Amino acid sequence: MSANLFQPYALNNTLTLANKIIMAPLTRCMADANLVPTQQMADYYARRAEAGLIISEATIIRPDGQGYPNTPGLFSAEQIQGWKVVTDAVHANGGKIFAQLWHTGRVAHPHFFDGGDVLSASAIAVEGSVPRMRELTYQTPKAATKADIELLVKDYAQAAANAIDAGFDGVEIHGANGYLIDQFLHHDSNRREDEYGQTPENMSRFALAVLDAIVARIGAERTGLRLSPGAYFNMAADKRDRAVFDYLLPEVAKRDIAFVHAGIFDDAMEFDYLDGRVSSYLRQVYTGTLVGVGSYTAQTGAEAIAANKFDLLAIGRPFIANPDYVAKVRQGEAVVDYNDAMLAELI
Ligand code: FNR
Ligand code: 8K6
Repeated sequence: MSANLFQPYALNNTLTLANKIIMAPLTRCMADANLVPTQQMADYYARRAEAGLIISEATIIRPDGQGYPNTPGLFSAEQIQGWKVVTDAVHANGGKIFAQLWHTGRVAHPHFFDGGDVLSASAIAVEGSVPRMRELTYQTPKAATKADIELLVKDYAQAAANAIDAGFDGVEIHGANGYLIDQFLHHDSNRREDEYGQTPENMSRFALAVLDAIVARIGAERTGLRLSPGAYFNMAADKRDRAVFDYLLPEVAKRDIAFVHAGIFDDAMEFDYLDGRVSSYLRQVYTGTLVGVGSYTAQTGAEAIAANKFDLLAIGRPFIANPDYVAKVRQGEAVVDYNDAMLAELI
């Protein structure tokens, strides 16, 4: 039934996954006051080490990237040490783990970093306020200057190097879900008139600069990228976005990275400007390893892999509800259904 999920998968000559089930990145807001991962977090990830690959919860590259409480960082020595405890625990249980590198851009809130600028592609605010902290309304960001962009690229690369120092097997660049990198890739949030705006090539420039800097620092084989060609979160759709991703994805393919990962909550969602689902669009335009995600079960995910819709299956919410998700699927046991109340603790 789901047997194809249990075949090993070689991402490249450096990394082979024991199976095709990936734990999707899942923000849990449980790091300590200095954004250091805790022993409870190490235990939580270690319990899930049977996944072919764990992608960590989104982890901020520097203080002004923070948009939610207690999201971990990878910019201080203490944070690197805290993550080392996590990666050691996952490795001790035979698993592999990538760090997801995050800057929320205009979804950041100065409440979390003692004031200062909120940076984005353009000075266009996202509507609304921080989840569960409704008094914190999103602010109009400052359009990043060229100097800001250069520093951001450096800070992404430094965070990737820190991830390797912390014992991660690689990193996934969070270029999805309406956060900073994605803000450059969509017309809704990018109205720049310089070399980072207006044309597909220009709008892809920041994403590719971050990718190239990270690849130069830690290697293409240890680098993955998550992208949301379909705007669905913190972002309005614009049909002109298609051309941006049509340009970007072949450029990413040339870099021969470990994988591209779809960023979507429900892959049944169809986008008219992508001629259908995010996964079908990515499969058409991107030639490398593709990770599918979005409201799949092991069964529907295995069918999608068998039908060559993508290569690896990422599972999010069911992994929150079932620390032993992989064992349950392997043994054909029922899984516990996810509900939002489960976000309150790390089981
Ligand atoms: C997420 N998701 C997410 N995505 C991401 O790229 N980085 C993150 O840190 C998070 N955090 C996060 C927290 C919570 C509570 C949820 C429910 C989701 C999205 C996640 O990785 C995945 O794409 C979706 O959950 C869809 O997959 P499932 O849950 O349908 O298997
Ligand atoms: C104590 C505050 C907790 C805040 C948690 C926020 C976690 C957000 C991580 C991103 C996941 C967002 C899920 C949104 C679903 C959108 C579907 C269209």
